[in-house]
Amino acid sequence: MKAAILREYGQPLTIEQVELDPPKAGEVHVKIEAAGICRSDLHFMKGEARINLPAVLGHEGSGTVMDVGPGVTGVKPGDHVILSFVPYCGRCHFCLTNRANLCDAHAATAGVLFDGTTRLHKGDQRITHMGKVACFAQEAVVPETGCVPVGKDVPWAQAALIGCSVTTGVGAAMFSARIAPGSTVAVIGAGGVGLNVIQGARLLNASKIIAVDIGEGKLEFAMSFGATHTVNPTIQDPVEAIKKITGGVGADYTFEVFGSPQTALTAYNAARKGGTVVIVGLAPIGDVAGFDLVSMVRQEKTVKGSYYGSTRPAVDMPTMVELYRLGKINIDDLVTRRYKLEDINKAYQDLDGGEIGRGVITQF
Ligand code: CND
Ligand code: ZN
Repeated sequence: MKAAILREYGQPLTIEQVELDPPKAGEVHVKIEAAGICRSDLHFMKGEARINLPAVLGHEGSGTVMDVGPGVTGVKPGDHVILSFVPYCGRCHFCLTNRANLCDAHAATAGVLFDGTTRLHKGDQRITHMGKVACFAQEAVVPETGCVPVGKDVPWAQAALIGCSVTTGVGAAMFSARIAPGSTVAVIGAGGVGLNVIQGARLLNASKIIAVDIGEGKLEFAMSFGATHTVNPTIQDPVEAIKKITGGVGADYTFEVFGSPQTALTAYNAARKGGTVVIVGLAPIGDVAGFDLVSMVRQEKTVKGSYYGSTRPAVDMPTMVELYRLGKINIDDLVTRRYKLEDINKAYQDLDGGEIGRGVITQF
C-alpha cells in the first residue's frame, strides 16, 4: 500500500509502497478515509520532536474497518471509526484513575503497537507508526482501543478532526481548564487546535474570548468560531492588550496553542491573579519557559499541561460527535483545504505558511 514516509528530519516526506502486516490479537485493519494536517506531525518533520525513523506520521484520522484480529469485539468490518492517538491498555494507574489519555502502556510503546512490534515495514526495514495511528497512508493497523466507532452520518474529514484538533481543543477548554460560565479567556495561537479551544470556550459560556495570532486572516476567522476580541502581537503587546480588554486584570484562563517559550510566557503573563494557564502547544524538545516565580506564588496562578484535551477519547469523542450533530461545535467550516496524499508536502507548506483553518487529506 501507499504511505508518506519521513526518512530524515528536515526532508520532505516521500510517497512509497510499503507493506502492512495483518492485524494481530486486539488489533484492527483500517482503510484510511481522511487524515488531518496537524502541527504535531510537522514538529517531527522539522526534528523539533523525535521519533524512530523511518516513520509513517499522521495522528488525526478516520476510516473504515476492513478486518479485525483475534479477540476484537468492539468493531467489525464496515464500521466507521475515528482513530485515537492514545489507545489505552485499561490496566495501568492512569487508565484506572480516569486519565486514559496518559496511559502508561501506550507511552512505553511509542511508535510501535502494544506488543512492541510494527505492522509497517518495507522488506526487512521496520517502519514506525506515529501514535499507533500512522494515517498518512492508504491503510493502517491500530489497536482496538484506538478505534472509536462513529455514525455513518458524520463526514470523513469532520470525523478525522475529532481524532485530534477538536478533542484536543474543545477538551482543553472543557476538561483541562473547566472554564466557568462568564469567565474571560485568551487563546494564543488560532490555528486548527486553537480555534477549537475558542469554540470550546464559547460552548462553556465564557464572556470575553480573546484570540491572539500573528495572522490577520486567522484572527478574522477566529471571530466566526466565537472569539469576541482579537489581538495581533506583531502590532500590539499581547499581554497589555489582553489586560486592557479584561479591565486591567488579565484573563481568567489563558491557553498557549502554538508551542514556544515566548507564547507560553505570554499566556502566563496575561493570566489574572488566581488564573489558570493551560499549555496545549508542543514546543521543540528541550525548550524551557521561565515564569516569574514570585508572581506565581503571590498571585496563585496555576500552570497546567493539556494532552489530548485531558479527555478519555473512548467516552469523550462520542460526546464531541454529539455536540457536532447538535451544531454546538462547528467542524464543517474548520475544513478549509482538501489534499491528495501525494500533495502532503504542499499541505504542510500551507500549514506552516499560515493558511487558515485545517487541511485534510481526503484522497489516498
Ligand atoms: P497551527 O499551525 O494550525 O496553529 C498555530 C497557530 O499559532 C497559527 O495560527 C500561527 O499563526 C500561530 N502563531 C505562531 N506564532 C505565534 C505567536 N508568536 N503568537 C500568537 N500566535 C502565533 O497548529 P495546530 O493548531 O495544528 O497545533 C498547535 C500546537 O498544538 C502545535 O504545537 C501542536 O503540535 C500542538 C498539539 C498539541 C496536542 C496536545 O494533545 N496537547 C495535540 N495536537 C497538537
Ligand atoms: Zn494533533
